[in-house]
Amino acid sequence: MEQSERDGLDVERIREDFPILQREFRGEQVAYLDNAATSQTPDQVVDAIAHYYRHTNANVHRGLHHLSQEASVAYEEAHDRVAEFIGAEGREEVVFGKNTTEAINTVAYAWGLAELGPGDEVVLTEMDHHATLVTWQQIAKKTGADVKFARVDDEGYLDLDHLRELVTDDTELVGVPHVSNTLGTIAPVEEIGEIAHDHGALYFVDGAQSVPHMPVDVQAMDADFFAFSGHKMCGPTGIGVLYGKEHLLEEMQPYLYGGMMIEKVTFEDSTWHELPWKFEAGTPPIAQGIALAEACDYLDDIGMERVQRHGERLAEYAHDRLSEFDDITILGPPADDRAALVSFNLDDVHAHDASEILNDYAVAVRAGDHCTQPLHDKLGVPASTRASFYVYNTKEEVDKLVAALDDARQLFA
Ligand code: C6P
Repeated sequence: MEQSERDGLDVERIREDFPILQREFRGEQVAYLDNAATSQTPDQVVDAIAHYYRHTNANVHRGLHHLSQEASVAYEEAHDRVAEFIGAEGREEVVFGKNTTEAINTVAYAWGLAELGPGDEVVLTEMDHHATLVTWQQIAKKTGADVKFARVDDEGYLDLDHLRELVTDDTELVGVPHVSNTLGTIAPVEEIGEIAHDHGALYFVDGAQSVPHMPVDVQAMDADFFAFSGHKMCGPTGIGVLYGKEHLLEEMQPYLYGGMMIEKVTFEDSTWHELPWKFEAGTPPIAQGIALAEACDYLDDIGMERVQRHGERLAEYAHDRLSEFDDITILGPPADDRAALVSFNLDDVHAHDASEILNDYAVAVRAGDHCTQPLHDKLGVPASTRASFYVYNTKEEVDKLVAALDDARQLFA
């Protein structure tokens, strides 16, 4: 048996779970290559949401009635399932919120605002998403701390020597994106964790682009905090996860106050509920959390190693095919060393124009700065076009992208 058959995915079978992939535009079946922005949602996850609303819907942790108890158990068990998916020790370490952005802001406001001051440093990277970059920039303004950025080298890799230079005993937090949403670079997260901890800094990993695409073990990388979103991993929108080591979350004060997160309230003062509820103020994303657990089951049924291989092979194939053209510049590392996405520019054609033409051919890609404006500035381009892949994408869809680009080139010639 060929290796690709043995460890490949049954993509045709998987596609049956995603009716949206049958959508047509101008008589052409849509090639959905915008998965880094948001992935499609399989029937199993849609059914889990519908089932919840049809049979269980109630507020959690409030009612003593049967439905509320059932919803509470399902919601709590969803935390257990997500903990298992990322290698956390238990539900205490898994805080549900709206998305990766909210998870990052929770660390920034609940830990950063309280702990940072003048003379302290936060070390990030040039390939960080605005969700990290802007948030810590603002916290630095409020606290007087400094933010420094480890360089990305000419090949699109993180310059680890530079990162080592930047991390000192004044560094309080090191933050990296596990996978760059623009370059497709995979950061050596275990090594960076050691650098951070050698200097007594906390370690934050943005897993928005890794959890959907590869096996992730937060304990193996020794992350103190780790964030990701449900909507990029076959789950619904409106759910994101903050993982935090239990002792850190215990020590931190919440930054959102209200119902659900309290233990005892008097007119004078309040005490907080146990983890993770202390950080989940108000009515939480109940249906979304339960559906995220279903998405974890869906991906585990396929197998995360296979998910990873499939995405990376498609990215390699796309990289190779796009490299055939002299007037296409690809951002980021070589074909065989990148995550499941490829960003590129076609000479003299703005990324927005390229993506509009691709849309005419029913190829859905993202164009813009992908919320990494400083990185694009550094690369000397205002924007890029990005094709990003998932379990249901095929080589034929990559061919369609390349053929459409070829036509676009003629149009602009
Ligand atoms: N990147 C993209 O098209 P939210 O929006 O909170 O779910 O995720 C934010 C985020 C944080 N970190 C990384 C590395 C990301 O890629 C994203 C989301 C999308 O690339 C939307 S800009």
